[in-house]
Amino acid sequence: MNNMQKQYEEARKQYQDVGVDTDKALEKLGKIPISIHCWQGDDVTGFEYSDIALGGGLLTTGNFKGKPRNLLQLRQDIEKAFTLIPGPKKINLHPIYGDFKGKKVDRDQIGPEHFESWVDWAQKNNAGIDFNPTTFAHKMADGGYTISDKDKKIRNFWIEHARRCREISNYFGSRLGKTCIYNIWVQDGAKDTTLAKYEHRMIMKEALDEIFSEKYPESNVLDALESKLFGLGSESFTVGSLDFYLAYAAQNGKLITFDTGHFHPTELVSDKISAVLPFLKGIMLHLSRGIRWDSDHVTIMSDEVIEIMKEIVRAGATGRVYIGTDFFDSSINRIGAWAIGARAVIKALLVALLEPASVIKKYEDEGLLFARLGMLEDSKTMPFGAVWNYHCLASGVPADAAWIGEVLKYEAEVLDER
Ligand code: RNT
Ligand code: ZN
Repeated sequence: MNNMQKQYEEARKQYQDVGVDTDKALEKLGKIPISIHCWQGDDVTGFEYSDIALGGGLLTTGNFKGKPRNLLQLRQDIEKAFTLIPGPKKINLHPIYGDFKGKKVDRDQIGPEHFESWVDWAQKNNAGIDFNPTTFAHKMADGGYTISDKDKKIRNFWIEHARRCREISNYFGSRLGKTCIYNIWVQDGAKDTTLAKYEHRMIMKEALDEIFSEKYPESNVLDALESKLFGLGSESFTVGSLDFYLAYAAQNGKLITFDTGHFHPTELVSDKISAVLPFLKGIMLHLSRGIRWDSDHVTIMSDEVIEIMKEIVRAGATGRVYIGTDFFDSSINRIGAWAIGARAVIKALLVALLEPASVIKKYEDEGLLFARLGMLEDSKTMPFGAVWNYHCLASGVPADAAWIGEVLKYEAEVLDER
């Protein structure tokens, strides 16, 4: 038995004493896919013909070396990141990452044919695919609105784009046999006081109806709507606010996407999980780390991320809360950023699965409230790290600290050569 196995055996006993079966927790963990956003790889640039700046309220800062210049390099980087992240994975794509082979294909012209090579890649890498429309970085979005624009020409362009993206999502789901979450986030909104809020929201509602009018099997594609508090340039009005999308999702059987950077800094997504689950088909998570604002810093294993995972597990909702990441930091090694964020999320999920829930719940039911809080506190010093490292090794992925050397090696061998 090597050291890590020994440590695991010790930890297993400790957890057993508080009613937790670590083997079962790891078995569960090994079945929950994490959706990893591809856009950390290249600062949300994509490989379209156009070189229009990001816009839409999105911003990356930093210029770390070795940014991939084509799809092959991006995939190479994702593959490297995947070797550092244990368990089943999905790659979350945007249309700007289509395989256009140097051709100019506008957003209202894209189709499954531009994503065939991604399906091949996903099959080879045993991954699922999630998808989104890309409404930013395009001249048709200069006015700040897309699918809710008052100009019919503009909104129809984006509705067509969004419909095609949904068709592509269905294609991903059917070819891979893994449900694709089709997540719609649009930047629609205004910098300053707007009188036509109701008008824009009515237009958006109808646009969504149109986008979702085609029926696809839910085993292939599940639709999700991502709300936002505000964006750069849309500080005063965001059409797709939480209230708007929640109501739409509840009425139309859609998922809500909670991006942890899209709320007031003191507002907790963890408390929203159990609040919306009774009414919604499910939740998609974009785990991000906002610092003072929606800054999209690399996700870490914060108290809130742990609490989110605990709420999912406590609600028995691991089957209908879809876990994904969303951050873009171009100031540090991008592969390292992916690994930190994804590993943090999986670690937090493991902590949740290792919660001595039966003991704590019993205290709660008996009204022993000091004991409930006491056990919650005591569980923080349980040897979860030993279980995590064991899980990494069993999944063929380097343990904590060891993965860092892998990234440095890749930086020297691949990024420095680009
Ligand atoms: C933007 C949203 C959205 C994007 C990606 C690129 O604020 O979070 O999810 O980050 O679609
Ligand atoms: Zn997001």
